[in-house]
Amino acid sequence: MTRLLPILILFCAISVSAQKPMPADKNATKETVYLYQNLFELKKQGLMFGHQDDLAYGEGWYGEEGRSDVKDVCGDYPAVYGWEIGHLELGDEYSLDSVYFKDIQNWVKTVYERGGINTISWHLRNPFTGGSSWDVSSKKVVAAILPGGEKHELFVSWLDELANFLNGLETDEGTKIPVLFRPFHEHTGSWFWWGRDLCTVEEYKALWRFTVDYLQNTKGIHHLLYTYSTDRFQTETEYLERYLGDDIVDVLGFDLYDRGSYYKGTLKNCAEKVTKLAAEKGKVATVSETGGPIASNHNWWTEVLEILQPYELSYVLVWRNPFRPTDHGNFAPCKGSPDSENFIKFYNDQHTIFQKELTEKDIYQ
Ligand code: BMA
Repeated sequence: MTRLLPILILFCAISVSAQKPMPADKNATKETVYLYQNLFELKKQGLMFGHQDDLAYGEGWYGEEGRSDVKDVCGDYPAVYGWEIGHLELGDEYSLDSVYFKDIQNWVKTVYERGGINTISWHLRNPFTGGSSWDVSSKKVVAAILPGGEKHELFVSWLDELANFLNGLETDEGTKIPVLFRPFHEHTGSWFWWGRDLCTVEEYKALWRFTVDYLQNTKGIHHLLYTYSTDRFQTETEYLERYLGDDIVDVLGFDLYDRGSYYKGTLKNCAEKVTKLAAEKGKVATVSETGGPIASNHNWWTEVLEILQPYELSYVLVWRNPFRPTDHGNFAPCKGSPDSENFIKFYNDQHTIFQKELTEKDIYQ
């Protein structure tokens, strides 16, 4: 035995080092497992660029086949495509941003077929008051939708709508299309009903756990990678205060918008901390939402890239280019926008990854 021991140790060491990362969901479909493992490979190669509602609409257009503001500027699509499903829970045909859910399902398929990555957020209504996601008038919402709560059944019916939608993300052959699902985001802030001051740590975690358990074990959904996505934070302790656990989360993200001079330092700090934590936990790190004053700072793209370049981040996703007036302007460039030249530099940088580069690999195999 003593002579066999070193051989045994060596064998174990080799098999551990050869182990590939696996999603938290033990029953994840094989395409989901491949996507997850490829996210690890890709982050070593560079930073993927993502854009919210990229194929749905942009500056001065809505629903034009094949069009994308990003493509209009650099000739290529993003690598990561964000979709928003708020109002699905109401049984509506289109989202709070006026995008038809059927169209989103088709675009998710288009993206999968071209070898891109889909991520889904959910600004779901307030199930307690009937208001929007931003209705923070009550601190009872999360408790009310947990098992035993007065709005639990309503919430479960919303999860049923969600499950139907997610089950509809499939190819013609019936293969479920993996997506990065990012619910209950920016919870370190207090502007959504699931935010920090609106529920306790335990309630927030229970909300996530119930949702994931229901989707996986009642609905049999196994084509999701789960993204935990805070707003800005200072310390690791703050980041992890409401962390759900390594058995649920696959991707560690944070949302951070450029609204002033603090941005660059905070971005660096958050990127550094989130990549460190992801490395320790064997997870993937990302900037799950950002956006900057590109109408006034025309060099914003390369300035941000310079900050993010040292870190092993999977992707950076910028928010939408609203096709009708809202409380913000465009977060991606569009044809002729003054930041276009700088965005092309960002595109041409060795470190950034867009659709064409992904198409050359098959990230679902
Ligand atoms: C916000 C804004 C809103 C939008 C919401 C959900 O940041 O873009 O106009 O309705 O996201 O996508």
